[in-house]
Amino acid sequence: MTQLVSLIGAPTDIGAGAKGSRMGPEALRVADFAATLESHGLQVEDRGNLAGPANPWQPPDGGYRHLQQVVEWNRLVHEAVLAELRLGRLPILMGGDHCLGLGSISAVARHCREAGKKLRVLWLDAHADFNTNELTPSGNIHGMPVACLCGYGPKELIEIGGQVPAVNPKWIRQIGIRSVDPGEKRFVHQVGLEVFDMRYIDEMGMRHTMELALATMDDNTHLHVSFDVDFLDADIAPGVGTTVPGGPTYREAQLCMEMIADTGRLASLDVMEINPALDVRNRTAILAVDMIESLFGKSTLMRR
Ligand SMILES: [Mn+2]
Repeated sequence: MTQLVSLIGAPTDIGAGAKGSRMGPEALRVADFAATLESHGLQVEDRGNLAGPANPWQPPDGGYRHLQQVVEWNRLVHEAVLAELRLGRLPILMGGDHCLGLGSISAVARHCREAGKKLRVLWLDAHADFNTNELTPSGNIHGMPVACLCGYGPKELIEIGGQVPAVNPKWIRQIGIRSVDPGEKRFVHQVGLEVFDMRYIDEMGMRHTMELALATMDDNTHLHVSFDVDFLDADIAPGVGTTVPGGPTYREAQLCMEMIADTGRLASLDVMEINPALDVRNRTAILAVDMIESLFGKSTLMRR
């Protein structure tokens, strides 16, 4: 069966600490994202860009920067992703900053409730994105979407998914984490989030990490991948506002993507935080497309 894929552009940096990820969707298009997916047998529709509010670039208010605009953008993303899922298509959200993971994943969770599916979320990121307005050092909401999905955040954000919490923390696996704020660290521990940090990957290897992260899924599981490109080591992916050294290498990241593909369960995807203003000759978008080819089953050899 041909897989039907829809690309949704969300050109905003409304939740970020650096301007530029508003250009992320266009960088992916310039890197031939749609044509590359089609070369692997997918049928791709680019739905164009969502049109949300401009970034007013204000300081935090009550611990949040741009809360109202973040809510508006996430509502747009929620509706767009949900519409594609209801059409039986696989939505790919092209960010945009990672605050939009809330709108995307809450839509996926709503769809799973309607369809009677189980949900597994893989959060590939250097950061846990589990801040609250009291814990955050910056007020940037792109550090908060996982907490919001789990029901910790401002009412108008956490209610977008139609049920609070939108997601049970037990459904989430975080991979590649290497930067967590002090208060956030305690909160992640308290909630019992399953985190495979870089030390775990160093000690146990990416293969073992992914075996655990992908365990206990079944035929009825919807697998969502939320891919923040700062997951990748900063040496190979410089075009991000929040680079952190010591991330997965090219080969480790490829293995991660290939093992996800092997499950055959991938049903929705976010590609977030590409910042062309900080990039070098679009290499981060090109790398992201390369990684996503593997996520959709590109492999060197025919494999059994
Ligand atoms: Mn992130």
